[in-house]
Formats: sequence, structure tokens, C-alpha cells
Amino acid sequence: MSLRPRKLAATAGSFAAATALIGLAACNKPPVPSQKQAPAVVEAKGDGEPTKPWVGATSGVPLETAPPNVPQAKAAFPGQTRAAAIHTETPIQITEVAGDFDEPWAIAFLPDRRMLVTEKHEGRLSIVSPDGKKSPPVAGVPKVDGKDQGGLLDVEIGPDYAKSKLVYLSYYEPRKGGNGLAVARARLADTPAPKLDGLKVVFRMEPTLDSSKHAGGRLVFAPDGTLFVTLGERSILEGRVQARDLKSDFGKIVRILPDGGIPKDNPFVDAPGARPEIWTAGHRNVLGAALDSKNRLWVAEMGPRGGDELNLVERGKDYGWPTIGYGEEYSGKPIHSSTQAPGLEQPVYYWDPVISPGALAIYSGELFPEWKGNFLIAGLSSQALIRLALENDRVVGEERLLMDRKDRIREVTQGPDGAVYLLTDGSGGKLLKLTPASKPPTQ
Ligand SMILES: [Ca+2]
Repeated sequence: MSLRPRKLAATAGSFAAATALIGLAACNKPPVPSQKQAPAVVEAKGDGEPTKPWVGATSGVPLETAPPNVPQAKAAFPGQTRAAAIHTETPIQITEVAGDFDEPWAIAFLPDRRMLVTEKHEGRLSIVSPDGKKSPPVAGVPKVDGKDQGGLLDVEIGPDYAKSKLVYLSYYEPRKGGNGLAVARARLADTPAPKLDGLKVVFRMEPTLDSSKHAGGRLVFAPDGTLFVTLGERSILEGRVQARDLKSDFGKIVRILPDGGIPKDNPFVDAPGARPEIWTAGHRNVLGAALDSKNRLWVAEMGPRGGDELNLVERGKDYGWPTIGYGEEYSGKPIHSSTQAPGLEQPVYYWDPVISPGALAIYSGELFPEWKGNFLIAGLSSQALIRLALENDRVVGEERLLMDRKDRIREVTQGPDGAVYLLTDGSGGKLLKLTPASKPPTQ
């Protein structure tokens, strides 16, 4: 008998309120009866093929079988889209750590493993303990423009947090004439009534525009202490045409110092008219970003219909939006003059149909040895956790996990314990934790 945890009943404040197992090779065996609540067991998901190890041997059969939106688009190199299906062998236990979040967006771990969690529309920040208890909302969060895609987005703790107590927030800043992404930092007074002290805005995306979309917002600290901020092109045409224009922050990834200063080795500091914070150009809307084991920056980029991208972000390069790309307008009209052009970077991988990537994490933990070095992407419209295996900077396998839950997944991040933490999107969003499940004993 298989139980499907369609609705996980949460016990207030209790850890392991509900658990589920996925990824079992064969789920014919009944779940192990436990003391209180028998974990529900469901079959491996992904594309429904039997589970098998991915290492060194992919199925050779593309994971994606739906027809492309832009069938005439041709990949620039083999393996740029529709990689072979791979399958996680480790059974996965899903624990609902906490629920009832309103549009949760991001998680950042404090040194003691409690989590800072943002909620987008209300601009709320709270501290969640590993057993799921929520603090009162942290006071002193800046005012946000919480319409549509706007609000409070990412949170990171400063590299010097142990001494400075500095936390960094990205958000849609309400401004005269519209809004723009801003990054602020403040000291966290981590008390029973937590608050932010000494808030200072360290970055303001320019120009201001009246748009409720595509401002990016992901924060990534590099080991050299610089801070990458991903931005978007604001969706409306007036913004989109600035995505490759170095006089505008739209469609850029910028690199700043934690206090808002400009690193001297940024690529355009000496280019006349260029904004000195720009690191790369030609992005549409980057919501997912992570460093790999060589400290290179990778991004998952929300594309048009048929054109979501994975990009390796390299200093000073132009990723081509909206001049080149693989997708089309949601109306079906063409956007791009071509899929390739000299001087414009190709994505390492693209999705057609799209997955709608939220966050990106690159797994380096010990709990899931078979995931080491894999890319985990939060899938919104795809309602999945997408796993990519790469070799030599090429995608060699793709898997979609958790599809039976039908959750839009907004955030994925690795915890200090090596577990994978997720936030599901929307009202009633959940904080989920993935750990390996102990296999049921052989009957
Ligand atoms: Ca591109």
C-alpha cells in the first residue's frame, strides 16, 4: 500500500510534523510501522522510469518529452538542452519543518542552524529554529513594494557575521515614479523580540521604473568578500531594451563591496558611461545563483517561453538578452534575431518547455553522496526540484524530483548539516527539509 502525502498535517511547532519517502527503487514493500506516524511511501517520480544509479551512466533518453515551444531553434552544441534522464537512488525523506508562510522567498542559515526566512509581499523576516518554531517578525525591515513579483526577496548573512551581526536583504524599494531593487544591510539584534539596527542601503538598481516584475534579487557572497547581486530587465519593453546597455543596471549581474563600494577590478570601471558595478550584461531575470567548488558563479535564468537558461557567469561577458536566445514571447511572437551571435555568450543549458527557475544550489554535502556537485534548481511552473549532473561544464543528466507534491518550489539551499532545504511558493508556503530516508528492512 502506498500513501501519498498530498496534504501534510502539521503539528504546531513540532519537528517532523509529517514525513514522506520518495525515490525508493521499488515501493512494493509497505512502509515500516513507526512509533507514532508511519511515514508515507510514494514511488520514485521524475519521468516515472525505474530508479537506477546515474553515476557514469545516464539513460541516454532525454528527460523532456513534451514538444518544444520553438521547434525551429537548434542547440549550439550537443547536450545544450534535453539531457538524458537520471535517477536518484537514495530514498528521500521530506520533513515539513514549518508552514503557513506567505510567499516565502529565501532562507539563510545563522551559525547555530536557525534560519532567517523572508516573506515577499508583506516584507516579513523571521527566524525559524531547526524544530520549526518561528520568532516574532524581525522589526526594522525596510519598506517594500510588495506587488506581484515585488517585495522582500533574498537574505544573506555577512561573511563576518560572527563579529558584525550584519545581514543583507534584497527587496523592491518603493520610489517616486516606480521602484527598483535595493540591497540593504543591518545588524541583527538576535533577541526574543528580534530587530534590525543601523540599516543602510548599500545598492540601488538604476534607473527607477514603474514595473512589478523582473528585478532579479539573488545575493551571493564570493570568498573574496565581494557581493554579487542578480538583476533583471523589468519585463516591460522600456526596461528590456536596456538589458545590454552598460549605462543601465537592468538585465545585469553586479558586483559590489559589502559596504556598497565598487571593487577596483570590476570589468567596466574605466569604460566611459558604463555603470562601474556591472559584472555581466544581457540577462533577462536571474533568480537563482550559486558558486561552484571552484568559486565560479552560475545562474539559473528565467527566460521567455521556451528559453529558460543555465549560464556560467564570467567577468565582463554579455549573455545576449534580448538579442539572442531560444524562446519566444508568450504571445507566440518571435523575440530574437537569432539563437547565436558573435561576442554573445551561449547558455550552458536551456529548457524548452520552460521550468521557471527560482533558486539554484550546488550540492556539496555528505548526506546525499550521489548528488555531490549536482545543481539543484527550484522549479516554479514545473512544480519540481530539478537536478542536473554536469561533466566538464556540460549538462549530462537531468532529473525532476518531488513532482507528485505539485508544489511550486521557490527556494533551494543546502543546510550546514548537508540536508537540502526548500521553500514552497505562494500563500501557505512550507519550509521543507530533504534527508536520506532509512530504507525499510527487507521483509
Ligand atoms: Ca542568454
